[in-house]
Amino acid sequence: MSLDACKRLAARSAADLVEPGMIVGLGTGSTAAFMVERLGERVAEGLDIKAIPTSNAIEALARSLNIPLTDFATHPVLDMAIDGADEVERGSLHLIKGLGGALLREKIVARAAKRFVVMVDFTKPVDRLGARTPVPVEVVPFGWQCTSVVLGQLGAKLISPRRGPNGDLAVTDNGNLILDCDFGPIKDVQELATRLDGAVGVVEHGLFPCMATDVVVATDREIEQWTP
Ligand code: ABF
Repeated sequence: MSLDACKRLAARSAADLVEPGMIVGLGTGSTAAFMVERLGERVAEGLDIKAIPTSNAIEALARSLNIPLTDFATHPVLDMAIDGADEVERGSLHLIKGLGGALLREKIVARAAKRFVVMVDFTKPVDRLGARTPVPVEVVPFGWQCTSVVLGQLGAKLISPRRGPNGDLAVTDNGNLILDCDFGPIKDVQELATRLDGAVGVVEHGLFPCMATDVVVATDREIEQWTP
């Protein structure tokens, strides 16, 4: 089975956890797009839900599929958020997210949800976070070079300002920049997350410790559902 077929399988399985009447957070990324497509099919069949998207791109997709949208003013608490991830640590279910650039809104939506379902293909589970994936850190543009120094002091060995296709610094949907920080294998995810939370200039980071309530993993043979 191709990687895309695995992503689609995980995504459809996660989308089928949504029940009528739910307020649902829509994640970002290619797996999330498959999930939104499946929700669009279910809405067309009569499923009554309202959704809050985590990026401009996924909002456009949801609108094109006639998925009704809402906002936090009307619904500050979501029943479920469904999103992809870049790495999932086996056992703890800590996550690295944000290679897609939407980590701030993804974390706000996940935190607002009673249940946070993460769907991944077989390439995403790891024994320890950080060995192969940098931690994306969203920073305010003002003084980002100073913030980069602070991140180095917190243990980042290599810090790459994210750039767009034209070579310019990439700007998030929130008008910020992203520094991809290579911390190597992370021994204590919660501790590093707390340090990053406290760093001046950091808006948000891609470590999501102890947040997933369910992880749907698609291999080429089966679907597994992990809980903490
Ligand atoms: C979002 O999309 C991000 O947090 C993560 O960076 C990315 C995963 O992408 P994909 O589903 O395309 O592998 O979930």
